Order: sequence, then C-alpha cells, then structure tokens
Amino acid sequence: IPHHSRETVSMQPHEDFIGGEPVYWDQIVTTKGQRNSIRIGGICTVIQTKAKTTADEWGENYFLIGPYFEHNMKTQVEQCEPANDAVRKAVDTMNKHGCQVHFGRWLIEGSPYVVLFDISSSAWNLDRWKGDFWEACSVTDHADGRHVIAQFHEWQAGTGLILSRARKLPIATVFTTHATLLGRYLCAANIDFYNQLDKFDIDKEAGERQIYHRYCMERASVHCAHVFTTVSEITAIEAEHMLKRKPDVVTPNGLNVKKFSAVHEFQNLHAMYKARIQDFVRGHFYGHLDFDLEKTLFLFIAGRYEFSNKGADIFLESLSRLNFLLRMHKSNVTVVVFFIMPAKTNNFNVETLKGQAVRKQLWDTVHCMKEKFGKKLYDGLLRGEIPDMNSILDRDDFTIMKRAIFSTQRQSLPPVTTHNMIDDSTDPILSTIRRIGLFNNRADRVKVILHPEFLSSTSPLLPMDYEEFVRGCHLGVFPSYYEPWGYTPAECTVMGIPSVTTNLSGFGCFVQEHVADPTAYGIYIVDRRFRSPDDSCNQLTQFLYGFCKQSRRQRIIQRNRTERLSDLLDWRYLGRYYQHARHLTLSRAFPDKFHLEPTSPPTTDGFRYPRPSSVPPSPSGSQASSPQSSDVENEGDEDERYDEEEEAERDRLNIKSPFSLNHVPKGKKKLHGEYKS
Ligand code: G6P
Ligand code: 1S3
Repeated sequence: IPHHSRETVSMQPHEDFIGGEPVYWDQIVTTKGQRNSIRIGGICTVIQTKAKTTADEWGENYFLIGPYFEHNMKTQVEQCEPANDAVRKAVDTMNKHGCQVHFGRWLIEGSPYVVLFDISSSAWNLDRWKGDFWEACSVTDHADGRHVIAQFHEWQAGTGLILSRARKLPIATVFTTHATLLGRYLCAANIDFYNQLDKFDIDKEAGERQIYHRYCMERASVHCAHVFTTVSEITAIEAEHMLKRKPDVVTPNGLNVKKFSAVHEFQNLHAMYKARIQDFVRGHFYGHLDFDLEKTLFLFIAGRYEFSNKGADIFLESLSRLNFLLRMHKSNVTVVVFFIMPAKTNNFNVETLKGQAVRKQLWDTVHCMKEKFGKKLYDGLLRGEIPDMNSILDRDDFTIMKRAIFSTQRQSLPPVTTHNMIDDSTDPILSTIRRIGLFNNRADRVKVILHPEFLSSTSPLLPMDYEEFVRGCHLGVFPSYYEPWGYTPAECTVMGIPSVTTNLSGFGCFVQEHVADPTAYGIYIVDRRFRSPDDSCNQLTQFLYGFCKQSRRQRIIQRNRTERLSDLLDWRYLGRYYQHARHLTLSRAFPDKFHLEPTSPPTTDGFRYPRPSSVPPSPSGSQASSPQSSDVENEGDEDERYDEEEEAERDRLNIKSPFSLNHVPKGKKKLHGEYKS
C-alpha cells in the first residue's frame, strides 16, 4: 500500500483532515473497452462517472486499481511514471516478482491515476496467491503513517479487503455492494422476495443455489469493512436481511450531467436521432409501411438479459394489452418497441439485412431519378421554357420505378428479431412473443424488434451508439423486479427522455422520495411491490396507453420537464454520500486522528421537486398529471415548445436547488464542517 509523498502534492491538503493528507484507493471494474454505460455495465458507470468529482476532492491522492487490457491501455490510458516514490517502489517490486503492473492516467474526466494489473502475466501464481497473495507481492509498505482509504466494490474485490483486515493493515476500508448475490438469485427464481425478506434461511438458500462460497466472500467483505455502503434504500433493506449488516451509508449513483448552452438542444438532438431510427424502421418494415412514421412512437428496454429481473416479462404482457387497446380504439398511433438485450447469436439474419439493402436501393433509385429530372428541368428553364411534365420521365424511368416497387414486396412478416438466435426456440423473449402473438402483422399497432446485441455506431444495421439511440426514442421502459439502482432510466432522465421504472428499483424509490409528482416529470413508477403481477401489468399498460394518447406538443412539454430533473442525479450533488463514507471510515479506522461530528451524514432535508406549476392538482401518480392527455390523439403537431420556458422559469424559482444544501463554495476552509481534530 503505497503512501503519498508530500513532494508530489499539486493541490492543497484536504482541510478536513489532520495528520497529513490521506490517500484514496478506489477500484476499476473490467470495461473490455466498451463505450456506453449499458455495454460496460452499471458498476463501471459508477466508477467512471464519479472520477471527476472524486479527483476534484482528492487530486493526486486518488488512485484507481483494476485489470490490464492491452486495447484499453492503448486507447484510454496515458502511460506515465508514478511521481509518488512509494507507488513507484510498489510497482517496481511487483514487476520484479513477475506480476506486470502498468501505471498511467485514465483519459476520462478528472484524469485519475490508474494502476493496472496484467493478470495473465502472473496467473501461474494463482494457487500460491490463494494462500498468501500479499506476502508474495511485498507491497504492504506503509512507510510514514500517512492514512489510506481503500474502497472495494462487489464481492469479487472483497478478497483484498478481507486479507487486509486479517493482516491488520493500517488502512480504512469501505465495501460497496451494488446488489446482493442471494437477492439476485432469489428474484430470478420468481420468488415473492420483498414480502418475505425476513423469512429466508439464507445459508440454506445460498447452498441450494450453489453460490455458497461466493456468498460467504460477500458476507465476509461486508462484515470486515469499516464502512459498508450500498446504492439505494431498497438494497439497504435487502442487505440487512441477506448479508446481516445494515449499510452505514447509502450512496446513490450519479451521472455527469452536461448542460447544453442552448436550453433546447436536447430536443433538437431528439429530432435528429429519431430521424435515424425512422430510417432503420423504413428498411425493417419495407412492404409493410402502411403506418405513418410521424405518428409512430419508439419505445425501448435495454440492459443485461435477465428476463424477469429486468421486467421484460411484464413489459411484453403489457404490450400485448396495449396492442389490444390501440386496435380497439382505432388509434392511428403505431408503437415500435426495441428490446436491446444481448443474447447468443449467429450474426444478423438475412431478412433484416435485406430490409436495409432494399431501403438503400430505393433511396439510390430516387436519387438518380431526382438528378435526371432536375437536369431536364434545368435545361428547359435555361432555354426559357417549362418542360412538359408528362414527358419529363421516359419509359425507362417508369420501368425503374416499377422495379423498385416490386423490390419492396415481401411474402413474410417483418422479423421480430434482427439476429439469428442460437437458442431461438427457448429464448424467453421470443417464446413470449410467440405465445402472445405479437408478430408484426399489419393490423398490429404494436410492433416488436429484438436486437440481441449492444448498439454500435459501426453496425451495418442500426449504426447508432446507445446514447444517440436513447435520445431518438420517445420512452424507455424498465419495469424491473430486481434493480438495486437502475442507470437506464436515470440516463433517460438526463437526456430529457421520459421513462418507466418501478418502486422496486433504487432509482424509482429515489425519485418517489424527491419528486412530488414523478409522472408529471415523465417518470412513470410502476408499483411492483404491493400489487399482483397482473395489476402491475395493468398499471404499466395504462401508463403506455396514456403516453400514446399524448400529442406531440404534450410530449415536448413532458421532455422539457424530464430534463429539468437532471440536477438531482448529478454527481455534484450525489458525490457527497461517497464523501461521507470516506470520512466515516477514517474516523472508524483511525479514531484517535479523525472524528466525525454528529451532524455529518448528508441530508436532503426532505427536499422535493414540486409539481410543475402548470399541472392542475390531481392525486399524485395518476395519469392526469402527465401533460393533459388529449382526447383527440396526436392532434396539434404544432411545435411551440418555447411557450414552456415560462413554466420552467417559474418552477426554477420555486425549487430550492439540492446543491444549496450543505453547500460551501470551493476554496472555503471546511467542506462540510464535519471534522474536527
Ligand atoms: C423536438 C424537436 C421538434 C420536433 C419534436 C418531435 O422537440 O425540437 O422540432 O417536432 O422533437 O417530437 P416527437 O415527440 O413527435 O418525436
Ligand atoms: C448493478 O448492475 P445490475 O444491472 O446487475 O449495479 C448497478 C450500478 O450500481 C445498478 O444500477 C444496477 O441496478 C445493479 O444491477
């Protein structure tokens, strides 16, 4: 455990601490070089996005530890020599012992130092390390009594924590769990988990599910840590029962919110990326494009493929009910729903690729005709005459156009999946689609597309990255049963895209606590805790149907409101919970040096976003609080979004910003006034 050397300090010591500035070691989760958050996974998003606020606080004293991947090193890390003597010595020692260690700056916001271990270079040591990892590496040199905090995320990293406590290393430890192993397993088994949390015989359950040793590691990490944290209140309750320790701090997950200089830029981006999705849909539904793309809504669910934990089961059921409602009411709205959940595939399927090829071919044909037509028109006008429109296109042109129309005819229905699925017959999404009969028939108002691979801007099919895709959609639907936090709806929110979440997800509960009328702000919270699955399905169906009934203008208003909640999810605000966890662990590990004042835990003082001023009073959570649903579907395509600026301004004045709570401007001596020597 290297110490921090005073010569390398480039920032002022943290005023809250005494005894020299402490050092903070955090952890990187494997990223495999992926880009957007669902590709890299929620936990990596936590660590990557909070690096900026953490580096602001800890500067050169902040180090991240993680695995080495050559590609990532080349593309994301600027290699450098550790300026800190102790770190350099530790790195050299490890290299000498055959464990290759790389050091550099991670090229993300905050540019924190990273120490990356090439695990393959020393895998042959594994058996020995299982016995005695730390002695083998000889890195436990803690020379001058500088204080170190080490934060460990998830049970896989818990080994380090357990061993460091067993060896009585003088470091303050924090263990953060983003879920509990047993909770995830029990929920996936469709057990009524939350209503019988106190009834499980947890050792027995872990044994029966063959996760006993992992569960023991998790539980040992939790109990060895000076401070135990988790990401939401709901997971805190779960942890109390599944791991038998109440978390000391709940550290909700934040994001780095970027505000555009033009307030409505996010609306323009929505229009721009929606056009790209429309293009894909033109190709996918060629020959069946008898619906109006201007009256078509794009919905999506995305994430790790855990069919029932992520709520894909009740989503499909609700889509079937929505299809029925839209057909029964003869709605002119069409809903195209994307399932972005990676599964085992064997490339794109031919029919899907053909769809995009047909669309491109049509586009090229039209482009040629346009050129030809334009040239004839141009020549005619140059001669001072208007060409005869009946003869401006010749026989060949008509043949080409007829051929183009023939090419858009198809015998089969537009496919419900874009890829050849390896487990087609047993795949839960496809099996459910077969059962409920959502096959993309012409009469269906709800169309379904399973894209069993993460999105990529280099895809030949749908060349968009995840963020672009989210911006282009109208609604993200995440009706999870097991979701300790849930970044997907949070990401939608900061991009100004409404979403569906649940009162079993950390994010949903957080919004319920801090927003007076979430529906008015475009966050629909399905009750999955106190209702039967069938009732939850009905509630979700009503949310979706209400959403479909909104006019364009109402959707624009709603998006503006959704985006207004971004501040609540910003690390600038949520970072204080991690900060508190660090302060707390120092006070526990080194009680003679650090004391925590009783007022220390960050509090939101019951902060709540009020109901938007233009929403008439209505029972909270009822459909009426979304921008008044119109009786005439999609009537009024007017685009007067700037009218809503007045409402936004009024609300802004009403809202006491969460940032004002406990906030002391940068540069002031005490950050929270929590510490005294
Ligand atoms: C944004 C754009 C508008 C566009 C609208 C479409 O607000 O700024 O120009 O008309 O999106 O909204 P919709 O909900 O129909 O996709
Ligand atoms: C976990 O990842 P998951 O999708 O398996 O950690 C995420 C980050 O804390 C969290 O957002 C998610 O709910 C958890 O489930």
